[in-house]
Amino acid sequence: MKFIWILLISLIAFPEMNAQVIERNLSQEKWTFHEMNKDSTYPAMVPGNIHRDLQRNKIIQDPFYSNEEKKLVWIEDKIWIYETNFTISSKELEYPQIDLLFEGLDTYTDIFLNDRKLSSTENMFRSWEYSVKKKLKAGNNKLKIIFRSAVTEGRDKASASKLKLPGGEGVYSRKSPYHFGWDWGPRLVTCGIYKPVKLRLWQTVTSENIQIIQQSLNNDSASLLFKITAKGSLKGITARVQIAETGQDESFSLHSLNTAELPIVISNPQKWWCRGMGKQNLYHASVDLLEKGKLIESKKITFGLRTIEWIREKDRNGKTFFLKLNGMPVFAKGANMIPPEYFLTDIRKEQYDSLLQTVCDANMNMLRIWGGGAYENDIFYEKCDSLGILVWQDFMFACGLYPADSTFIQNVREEVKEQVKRLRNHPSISLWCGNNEIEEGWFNWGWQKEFKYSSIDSALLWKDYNSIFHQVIPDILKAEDPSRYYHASSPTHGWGRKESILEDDIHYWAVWWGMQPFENYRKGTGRFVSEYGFQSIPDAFSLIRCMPENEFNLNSVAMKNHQKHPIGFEIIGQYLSQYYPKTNIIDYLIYHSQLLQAEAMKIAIEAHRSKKPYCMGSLYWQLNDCWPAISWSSLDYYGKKKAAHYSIKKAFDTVMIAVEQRPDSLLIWLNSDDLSDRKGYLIGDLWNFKGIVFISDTTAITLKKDSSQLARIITSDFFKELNMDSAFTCMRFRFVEVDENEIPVKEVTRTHYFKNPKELKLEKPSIRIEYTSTPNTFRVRNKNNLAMSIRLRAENAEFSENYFDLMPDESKIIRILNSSKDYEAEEIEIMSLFETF
Ligand code: BMA
Repeated sequence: MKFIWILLISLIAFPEMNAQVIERNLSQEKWTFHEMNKDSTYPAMVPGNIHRDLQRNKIIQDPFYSNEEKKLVWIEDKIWIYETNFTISSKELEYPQIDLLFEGLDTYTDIFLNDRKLSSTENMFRSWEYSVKKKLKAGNNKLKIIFRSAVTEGRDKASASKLKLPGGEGVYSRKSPYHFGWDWGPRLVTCGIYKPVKLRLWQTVTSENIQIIQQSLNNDSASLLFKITAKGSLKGITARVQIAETGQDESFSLHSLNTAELPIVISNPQKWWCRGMGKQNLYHASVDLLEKGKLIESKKITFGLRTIEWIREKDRNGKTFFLKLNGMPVFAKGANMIPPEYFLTDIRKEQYDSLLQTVCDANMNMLRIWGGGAYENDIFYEKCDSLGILVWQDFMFACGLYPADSTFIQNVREEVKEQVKRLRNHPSISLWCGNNEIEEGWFNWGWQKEFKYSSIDSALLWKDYNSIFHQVIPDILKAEDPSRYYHASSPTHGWGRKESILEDDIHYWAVWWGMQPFENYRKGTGRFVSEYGFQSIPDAFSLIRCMPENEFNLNSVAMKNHQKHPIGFEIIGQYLSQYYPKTNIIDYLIYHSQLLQAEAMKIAIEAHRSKKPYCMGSLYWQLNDCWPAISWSSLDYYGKKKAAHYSIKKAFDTVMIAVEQRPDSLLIWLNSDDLSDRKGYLIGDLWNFKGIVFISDTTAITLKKDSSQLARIITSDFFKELNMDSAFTCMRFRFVEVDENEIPVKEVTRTHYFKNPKELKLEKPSIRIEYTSTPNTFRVRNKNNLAMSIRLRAENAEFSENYFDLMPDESKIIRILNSSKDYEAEEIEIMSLFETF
């Protein structure tokens, strides 16, 4: 019995000692940190960062709370030291090769192993690997990492450089640009070991990267090359490839040194599609390396088979800019995503799960990983593959000019190579984009004037820009991932220029930054609108988590600190005054600001989709927040949906009705991203707010697949003849899809008001909640008078629908989503626009 126990314990303690490649996670060791030249040492978390470590040790408060951020500036100037001790057994030391691997260090470090300098690093987007066998000893080993200040480093580099560069000290460092502060995020210039630290022990060979190259794909077969790049020698090694879905099991004897290409043919390939166009078929392969029949290493790879092309062809208007997936054009519907947490180590897997599920529920098929944030974690891309969310992937450069000295360029080269190699097998990644808004900045933001560049300076700086984004990056892509389109900068042209409407992508900021009316979204519809957005204030349930209740007003220090746009509240206020009545009640202001954002996003998306196929993409700014902010997000930091999220979901639905009010007419479009034609009826009902329909009009329609069609034009004369009170009337359009037996199968609606909300003659509705026998499912019923923009609120609850209208005698079944508890009727707060008038 005792013997069995000893055997068991040793198996648990050294489970992989027989393997030829083993990894030890040093993140699990005990780590400490301290400030340089200070005695006090504290326990640290690895992966982690200095701000959360200081908070955990109660040296600082939560950096997101109230105005705390402002008290924490001192942290960015200090030098921080992280240390650990770990033991190595003599058995481990017998391995011929031992590598120390840092998956991510933020950012400037000096690394010491057993008190001897091992290396320095200066890029948080790279991993670092060192051969350390000779530097290790049996027994205790000491690892120390000194984090130099990224702010000091940046400033030193800035003062040493001949020309001051736009973008602040951050552009000198390969560190997340938003860490230095952004117009939706704090400045908490953090540092730390933000990804795992590992020891890798191996014998003769270990694979570094496995690339799956799709050489051809048709309906009968897919020809692939599995390209293995290895450390050590592959000579005499057998590679075995097994594919779960096809049952393939193929072995190859290798004769080359570091790389090997294994041809694999898949018959009857099942293609990968994005959401809405087909299944997300994926293949799961395992690639084993064997030496004399003994397994050395086994790697798992998931891949998808599809073709992706970006079509940029001259047409009579300019140049197209759209994506074809397996030969089919895709209208991209989605958002720009920023890191889900300011401190990247705070991101949990469940957060990605729920964020991406929300993206799917809102009918999106694309996310842009914006260049001012961070390359996302592997699990993010894995989820996008399996959910069918296309990714527009920026490299991490934004809104500034970057140095182009040889050290910096080399650093960028390594970073791009590494990120491309890490991500290129993901079918979801649709393109690489060099940067965010640098070409726009250069040509439109007046940098030359602001920084007093001479024409020679300008020529030099533009040459530097070109060398990174038009030479270094595309050259790497040519070698490492020639199959994907590379877009140098998003957007190519600034929104003030006419080319921005005619070709490439556009960031349309005339609404918000340009203070133009929402209707101008129709004028600003380019070929692919990769950014547009409008701010709103998060719900009070969210605000209370980041500031005391007595700070709930726009002038409080805490509130101002969570609004990073210099004139954000003024802009919201200006637009609000056009649409909503004045109010001093903060909750009403929050509600109005959210409705305003919802309206802006609705008009924008309707404009974009109605111009299909001229316009083939609509990505709003921005999906999420990385801290509790007053920002352009449709989901606040705590994941709570703002009103905009519901209007976006509706506007992105496969079938959508768009309405445009012109001085002389009302235009009604039907938009469909469906892959087949639909038969149905477009019904337009003219209602007054008492619930009387005084005109109803039905047209039989074939809703053409993948199209936008102008379905109805109603002239203003028609309304004039009715002599109606347009402040007391609305028009509700419905598209009722029917099957071959004329049975209705689906219905989409769109209500149009002829006036802005503040001009409407609303009267008191009577809305109430009625419980159903199903838990957390209830009916919202309205008795008399139109109830507009009904808001349902309860702590920690999300609703299947929200911010909707009910005519008198109408009701709607609502489910509470995401909840672990049963809500009582009195816990659900209900309100409509009338109450705020
Ligand atoms: C966009 C982005 C960000 C910015 C946002 C809102 O253009 O690229 O730089 O946060 O505008 O101003």
